[in-house]
Amino acid sequence: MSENAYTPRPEHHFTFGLWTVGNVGRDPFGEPVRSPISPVRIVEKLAELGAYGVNLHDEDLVPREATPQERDRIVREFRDALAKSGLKVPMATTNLFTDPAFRDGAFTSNDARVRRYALQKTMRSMDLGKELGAEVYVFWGGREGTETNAAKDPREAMKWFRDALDFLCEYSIAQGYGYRFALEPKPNEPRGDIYLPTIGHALAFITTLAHPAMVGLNPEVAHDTMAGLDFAHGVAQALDAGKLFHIDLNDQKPGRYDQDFRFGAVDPKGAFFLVKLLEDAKWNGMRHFDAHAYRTEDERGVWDFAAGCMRTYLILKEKAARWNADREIQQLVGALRSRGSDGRAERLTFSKERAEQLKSQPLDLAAIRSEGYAYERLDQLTMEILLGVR
Ligand code: DIG
Ligand code: MN
Ligand code: MN
Repeated sequence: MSENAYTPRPEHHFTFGLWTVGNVGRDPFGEPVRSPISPVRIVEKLAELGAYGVNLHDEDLVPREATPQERDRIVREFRDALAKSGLKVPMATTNLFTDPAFRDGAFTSNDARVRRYALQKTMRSMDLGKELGAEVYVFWGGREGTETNAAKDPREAMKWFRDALDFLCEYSIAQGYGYRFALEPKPNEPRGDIYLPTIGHALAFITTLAHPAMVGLNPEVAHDTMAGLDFAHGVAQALDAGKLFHIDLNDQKPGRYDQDFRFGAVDPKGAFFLVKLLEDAKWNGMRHFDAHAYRTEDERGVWDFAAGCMRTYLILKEKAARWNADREIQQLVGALRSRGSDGRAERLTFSKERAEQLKSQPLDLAAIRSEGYAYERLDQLTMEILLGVR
């Protein structure tokens, strides 16, 4: 395959948050190791690297204490940089987790003033996102949770969460913003336990909202991995429900804090099956890398990180095409697809006749019980493609 296949281009829809390549390497046990990179320079560098877009929390661009005049200047300069580079802003979101006011949550705080502040901050941030052209609005409830359930009745928290999202859906409708809202599940960190911890919890919660069609998901590799789940299974369920509105790509060692590593850096096999799923599904959404460089890195390392995320995605995309074209693999897959079928369409649609026929159908259980599925061979062939020997 030519090197060109691994060169990121805007049509690949790779995006990064300002906070990702702008991460200064602070952690709970250490001060920043890198100087901040200006949003304008981030736009220039991401465009150089072949990205499609850049995303932001409100205060990644406009500091909380900025005056209206400073806000307008900052936004103008940012928009000029976007226009010059061609970079888009597909997604925006609100920082509802840094301000100490959010220490008991934002939408689900026990303090009604905080719940009002969270709505105010989110509406202003939605305004900013729309000014920049954002179409997806992400809600990551990083502070929505507890360390002790003595704090609040979890049913009350769900009601507050729903009231906030219903209110903001109405705001988007009233403003004509046309946003698609994307909930981002995470099981814990920074709260001891975060509400809506998995894709399944979020999908169920969406069904209780006043405008469920407006609300989907922004699942993240690291967050499902932290919960001990197979991320591709969760993404497949979101796709099946028509709710994969956005996705956060990174990597993560199970049983660790949220590491937000470079895409594919830990589990290339898991990353392969995710890329294969997205490409086989012809999903056209943003491939957003919600990740950051190791704390050990300087600014040069930051751009190595960003380039690595996109390059790994494209290498795995080529491996998926190779898997789909591999003769022996497709023979094995073909046999599995037709296994046990009697030639008729295997979608089990009910009819009384079908039920009676099924109840009386003779089944060769001895044969069924004795035949293996050749998954060892199929997985070995997969590994050989990933290891570059096939
Ligand atoms: C963390 O995984 C969260 C925040 O960085 C942001 O609000 C969201 C959008 O990608 N992901
Ligand atoms: Mn994360
Ligand atoms: Mn994320």
